[in-house]
Amino acid sequence: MQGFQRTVSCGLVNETFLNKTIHICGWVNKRRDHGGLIFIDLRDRSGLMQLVFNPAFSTAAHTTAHSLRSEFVITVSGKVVERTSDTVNKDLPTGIWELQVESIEILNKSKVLPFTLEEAADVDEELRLKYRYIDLRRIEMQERFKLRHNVIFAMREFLAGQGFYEFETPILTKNTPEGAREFIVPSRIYPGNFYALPQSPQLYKQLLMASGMEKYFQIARCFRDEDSRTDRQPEFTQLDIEMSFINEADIQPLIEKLIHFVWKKIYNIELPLPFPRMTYKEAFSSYGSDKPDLRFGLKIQDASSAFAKTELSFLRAVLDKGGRIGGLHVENREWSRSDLDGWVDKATDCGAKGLLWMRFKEDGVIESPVSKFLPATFLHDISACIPNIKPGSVIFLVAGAYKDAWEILGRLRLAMAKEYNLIAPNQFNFSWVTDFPMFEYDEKAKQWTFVHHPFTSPQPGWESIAQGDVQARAYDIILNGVELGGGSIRIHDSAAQAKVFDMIGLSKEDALSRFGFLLEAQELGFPPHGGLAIGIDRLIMLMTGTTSIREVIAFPKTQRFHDPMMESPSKVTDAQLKDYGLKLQAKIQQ
Ligand code: AMO
Repeated sequence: MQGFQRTVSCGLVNETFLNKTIHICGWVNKRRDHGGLIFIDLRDRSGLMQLVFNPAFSTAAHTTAHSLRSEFVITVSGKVVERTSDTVNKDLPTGIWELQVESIEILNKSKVLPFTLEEAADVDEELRLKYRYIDLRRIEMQERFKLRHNVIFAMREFLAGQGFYEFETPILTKNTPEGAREFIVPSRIYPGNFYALPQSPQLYKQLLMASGMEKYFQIARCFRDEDSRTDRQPEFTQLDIEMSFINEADIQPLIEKLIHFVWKKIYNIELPLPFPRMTYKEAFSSYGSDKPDLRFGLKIQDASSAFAKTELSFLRAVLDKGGRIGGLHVENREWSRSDLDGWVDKATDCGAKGLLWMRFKEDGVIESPVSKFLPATFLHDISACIPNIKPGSVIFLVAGAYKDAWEILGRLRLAMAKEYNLIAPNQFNFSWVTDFPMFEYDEKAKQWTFVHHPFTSPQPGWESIAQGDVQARAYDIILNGVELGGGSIRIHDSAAQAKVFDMIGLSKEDALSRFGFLLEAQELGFPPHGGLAIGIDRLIMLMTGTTSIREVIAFPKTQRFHDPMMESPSKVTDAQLKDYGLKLQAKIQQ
């Protein structure tokens, strides 16, 4: 780039540059040849600027312009002039000016791209990710990453203002149980030994509290070898926070203020605080989920008692086994018979064995596949469980074991909201879910396991109640039905920690070999502490209205954990394996 010095970015050209000579750089976004005149839309990160090549300004530049193709990288200089009124482009911030090009240098050429920027959003994801650097040239993508940067910057600004220190914790580390499988890295110096990549910096941040750092945060890379989904990647980023001498009433308002600060900075919106709170039990019983989407109603209601005396064998069987019947009440909607039957199939997709619908008519008649078997008192009975049943109301019922039936109803609730557009756009609905169970029984492994992680403090009184009833001092923050973040008040006492390890079936020896450093630290002046981590990728996904975190991660993996650009994971040579003292099984080698 000899002889040129960029004076301004394309999208930032404004009236102060009028009639002045500027030097700009960028990519050829579009070229239009109008006989004698050639127009180029030049693009850089800031936007577009129209260039005009006219032989009257420079024959050399005009000749060069003939050879320009899409995505050539060029730098030009010339005078900024006003466009004629009929050529003004109101959709572009720079649309009332153009640059009369006097000189041009081609900084680099480009072959025909594997896909155009307009096509990028629709091409096969493997191809899109193979050429991610081209995909990222799109203005839409650039805006997402600008937002991501601004959000992270605002988080840092807020937390520094609150006295937090930013840390980096090791990436080559030891197993941190967060419920997923970990990625392991062989050690060359200690053959046969492996580092684990952190599922989160959980233990390091706790140990920083033992170090007296009091307020920690990190924009932390986390690694989990778990199934990739739209809101999960094997490698992702958290805003990770930990504080000493706190309880729930300190950390939750702090997180609310942090989010309030970010929303004010990004959208100039004052989010109403505090965010609503509900217990895990309340969330599950009303929404069939621990991450309820509160942007619409349609709560699940328990209709079991309306069927207490039912002779309908499939309901009777469920109730006799201690199961329940849950319902969704939909009002103010026109239904055809096929709409109603259609939901039976959709319920099967949500995991249900069946779905029972009932439509309530003006004359008190109840239309339903089972109407013949309903007692005369049924309208009265069901109204006691589900209030406000009116002519036109429809009730969808699912029967089964409480957890199964309610989870299905929760999915059905979301499917109905989607189908009937119950969610108004551009809403940000935050809430807290608290009082999670501490342990759950893993039927497959036939043993108790932790729900959050084993460093979470149980609620007071836990030592004298049944293990399944113990609640954790854990809380999740939910945004629009997505688990945005989770955290807890931690155990800081070695005896309590040892007991929790014991309750999840970790022998004393295993606990000592895996977490001896923690148990020891807890005996060496560990202060009470707690914290939380917010999934930054999920946050940006929701803020940009995209449907997958892959849209807001610069270089994500495919759903099959593959990076088509660098082609990772990849094989290593036998010599490398030897360095690590490793040998592949013959079967894998072929
Ligand atoms: P947790 O496991 O709940 O807590 O994770 C916190 C948040 O991280 C995000 N997240 C993910 N994002 C993308 N891909 C994934 N595979 C993935 N897994 C989790 C979610 C989630 O809410 N150490 C604790 C935090 C604490 O207790 O302070 C932890 O990691 O948004």
